[in-house]
Amino acid sequence: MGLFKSILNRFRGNDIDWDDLEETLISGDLGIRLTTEIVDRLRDRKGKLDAESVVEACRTEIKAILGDTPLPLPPPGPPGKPTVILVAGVNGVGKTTSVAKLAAFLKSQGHGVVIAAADTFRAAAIEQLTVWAERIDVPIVTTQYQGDPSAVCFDAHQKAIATGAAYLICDTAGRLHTRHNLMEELRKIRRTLAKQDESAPHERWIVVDATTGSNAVSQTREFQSALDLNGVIVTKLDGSGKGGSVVAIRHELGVPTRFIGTGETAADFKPFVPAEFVETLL
Ligand SMILES: Nc1nc2c(ncn2[C@@H]2O[C@H](COP(=O)(O)OP(=O)(O)O)[C@@H](O)[C@H]2O)c(=O)[nH]1
Ligand SMILES: [Mg+2]
Repeated sequence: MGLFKSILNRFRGNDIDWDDLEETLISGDLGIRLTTEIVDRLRDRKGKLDAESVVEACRTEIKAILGDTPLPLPPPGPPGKPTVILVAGVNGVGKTTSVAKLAAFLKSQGHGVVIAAADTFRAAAIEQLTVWAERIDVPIVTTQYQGDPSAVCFDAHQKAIATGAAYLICDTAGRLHTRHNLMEELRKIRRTLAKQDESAPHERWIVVDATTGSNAVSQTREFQSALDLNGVIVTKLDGSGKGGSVVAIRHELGVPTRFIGTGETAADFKPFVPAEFVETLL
């Protein structure tokens, strides 16, 4: 059930219990900081509040955080200077699937796309992206299992430059031997991509799973320090997750959501539209 509906169900016809409201907002994954801010602001209001006016106030707060207009897509790079999108995140959140979906989306807009299979830590990951590449008919650059992820990204960048592709999208591992190694590897990939174009990777996006709740915020915080993130892809919004974590991520860390995933096929993917998200998903 959506966040706003939960609030209505809980408080319709009753007085607003502030602790209860706090609990409801936290269970909608808005995070403690944002929840406290919203509740404090509501408590300061004069006059009696009913369930409807609480929902309206929450909606207004959330809209103010997310903004009204969707962010433009990252512009396609001119031939020889592809826009590079580096995709990171912990294991199982949907990185590889999202890389393929994003490639299919950009291709459907008429752009040339190359993808890089830089999760060399799991043999299955290379195979998984290769299958996707065939399915969506997009060129892919791979290396052998346990090969150097930075080298794959470098080679793929070279290929994207040479073929005049507008975008390069790099899939990465969600797990190495330690989290420290993973962050170091991501930093290295970032430096390597800057070798052929100092402005690359232009986009550094984290993938978060809507069903993991507030973990998504702590994951973003961790990857933020290695990658200076400028985008989020939120996946599995077709599942039990309410997606409130993307509001908390924007509010607490300033990183905007760019795309949403709502299923396992390439079609279950579209740009994030704040108004639509607030009205239908939250
Ligand atoms: N229901 C649903 N499943 C998804 C979505 N995105 C990815 N998945 C599934 O989540 C699982 C892990 O995805 P994968 O791309 O391998 O994650 P990675 O480890 O981050 O690369 C796969 O079974 C995907 O099909 C989504 O938006 N909705
Ligand atoms: Mg993967």
